[in-house]
Amino acid sequence: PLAAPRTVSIIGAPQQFGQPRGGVENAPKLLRQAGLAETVANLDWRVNDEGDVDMQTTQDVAGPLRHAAQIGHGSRKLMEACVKAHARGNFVLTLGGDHSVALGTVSAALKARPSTKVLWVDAHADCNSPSTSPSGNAHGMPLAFLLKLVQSSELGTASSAFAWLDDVRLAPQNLAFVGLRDVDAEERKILLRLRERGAFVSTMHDVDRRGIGHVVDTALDHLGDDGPLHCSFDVDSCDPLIAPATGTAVRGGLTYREAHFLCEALAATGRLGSLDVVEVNSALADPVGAKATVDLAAGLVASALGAVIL
Ligand code: 4U7
Ligand code: MN
Ligand code: MN
Ligand code: MN
Repeated sequence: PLAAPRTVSIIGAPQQFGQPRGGVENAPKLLRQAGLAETVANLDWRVNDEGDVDMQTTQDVAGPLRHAAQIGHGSRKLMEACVKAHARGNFVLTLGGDHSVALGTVSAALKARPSTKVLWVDAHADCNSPSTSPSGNAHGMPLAFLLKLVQSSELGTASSAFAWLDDVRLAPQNLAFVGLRDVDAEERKILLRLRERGAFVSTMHDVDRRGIGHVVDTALDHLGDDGPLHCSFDVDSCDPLIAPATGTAVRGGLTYREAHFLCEALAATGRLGSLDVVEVNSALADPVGAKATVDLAAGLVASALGAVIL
């Protein structure tokens, strides 16, 4: 196993152009205000808050991927910040922002450590291409880019904003899904093909039938016993009863304990090298629900960093 890194780099990624709802860009600030750095520092980690990546660019182009230039250029900046943190041997904790930030974080993990395996925890599969997406929103597309399912012709003039991704490729056998329950018709076909090509694809049905322990153990077994793990945690994987403040809430999600169990199991592997927490949008719930969602996200980070591994 990987020697546990001793410093956590916290990187804010206040990206909002991957989806239409304002407020998701405030999550890094709210998570910091909730005492995330202090919580982590109390767990035997040093904390290096790298601040926020400036994800704004002036350019934008029209096309089937909304705000393609913003997403492409912003994600590249995030990737560079994450690569620097990986190069120092740090645990890389990225606070989204919408889930398009995984373009930057996963590509950085793969560039820094090519044997990285990815656990995608989400109600959604996020593997639409611009041509299959019902919405045009980039937060539903990061895996399509990372898995090389996007043709450059789909991007038209925006393709240059994604050229930095050309040498990044996530192999399907190095990807596992947990939490799925809202999959588009085209995505369903993509998921079946990804499963044929070696991805571990599980849904909430599997959590119901086998229990979270079985599902997480099987997912981690599937990802093998070598190489660092990256977890991209979309807070909409959790049930809206515990995480109401998110842009695309879907009923029937992970319970409080199921979500914490998953994060604890990741910590227990000793191989978790990077983590994204995305899609917290405090503008989309009442103040009580917003605080509950922010606190949940901060608590899940603590669990993923070993809070309850004794
Ligand atoms: B998230 C959707 F059509 N599939 O592509 C799409 F249902 O990062 C939703 O998981 C994507 O929150 C949700 O727009 C993206 C839609
Ligand atoms: Mn997502
Ligand atoms: Mn989602
Ligand atoms: Mn969402």
